[in-house]
Amino acid sequence: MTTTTPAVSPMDLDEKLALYRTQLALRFFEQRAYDMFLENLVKGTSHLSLGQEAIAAGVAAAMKPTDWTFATYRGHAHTLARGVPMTPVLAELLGRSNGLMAGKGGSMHLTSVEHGVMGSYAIIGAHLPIACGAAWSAQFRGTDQVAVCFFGDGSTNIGAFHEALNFAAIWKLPVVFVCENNLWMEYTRTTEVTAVENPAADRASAYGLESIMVDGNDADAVYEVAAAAIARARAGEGPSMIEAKTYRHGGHSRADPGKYRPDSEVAEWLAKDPIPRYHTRLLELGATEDQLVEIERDVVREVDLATEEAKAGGVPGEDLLMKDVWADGGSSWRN
Ligand SMILES: Cc1ncc(C[n+]2csc(CCOP(=O)(O)OP(=O)(O)O)c2C)c(N)n1
Repeated sequence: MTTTTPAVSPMDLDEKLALYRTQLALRFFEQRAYDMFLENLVKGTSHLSLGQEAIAAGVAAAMKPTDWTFATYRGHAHTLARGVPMTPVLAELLGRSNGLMAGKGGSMHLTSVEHGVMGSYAIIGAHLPIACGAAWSAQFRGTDQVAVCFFGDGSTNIGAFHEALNFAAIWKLPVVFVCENNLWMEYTRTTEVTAVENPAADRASAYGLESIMVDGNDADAVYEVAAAAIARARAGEGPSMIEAKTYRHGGHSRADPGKYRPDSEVAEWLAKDPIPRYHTRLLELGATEDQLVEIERDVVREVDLATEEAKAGGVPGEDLLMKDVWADGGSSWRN
């Protein structure tokens, strides 16, 4: 495995303040989603990224608007970080007609092609080959687009993970894989069922990918490795694997209290919460407490407004059932 020294220029203070705002937005959005679940307003299941915000925020900051992201069912953060507004995302969780998928997809199927958000996928590992396909299309068409594919540590034991890495390597595809290693795959500790210590990075290097380990609770570190990997992909130098170590603060999905995890482990990771860490760093870099409070107030206003607007949405009608099901808008291919 190699660890690269990123050849990217570091962010200035304004850019870091923006990165702080994104992380706060992801945090407050997820907290609101959880509250609305407790009020029985969220339809279907949902998987929150509380504690993992630095990864979605840091990687998104390193992307061009024309790049693509592929996410899992734990995909609210990745969707919002690409600039999709909060109201349609929250409304989608509530199953309302003003939702991102008009209320038909729910939490696990967020997509916004105009923002380069190419879907969230509920089948573990299924989207890694799809991200390769998108990257191949960019390579074939000669665009400079890069596909970024997020997934969990549990996905590394699925065959599609290995197939995708092999394809990406032999075709030198402009794809960056980002494994969010939060140590747990549902209710199983990943190290108990995995033959290598670093489930993504150790295997990626065997396929010849540039393989990078990073502290996933440090948004600056994530940004730097992502910027370097994306630049490499854009320059035609091939795929990379970033394994970002992190921890989910809550359970696997909304109804899971996560009690199978030792209290000491949870406490250890709560102490490494990416957001207070980033807050402290910004103060050290010369930001003022007032500036940070104003950012926080602004995010709270945004989440409150999104909540109001999402709740005001209607219930989807039957007319939506056959809409957006086939690419040509119908099922004429059968005839
Ligand atoms: C092919 C497949 N097998 C099993 C499942 C059930 N399942 C849903 S989430 C999950 C664990 C995934 O863990 P990980 O990839 O580490 O992601 P995390 O939930 O930690 O983000 C499993 C096994 C599934 N969705 N798809």
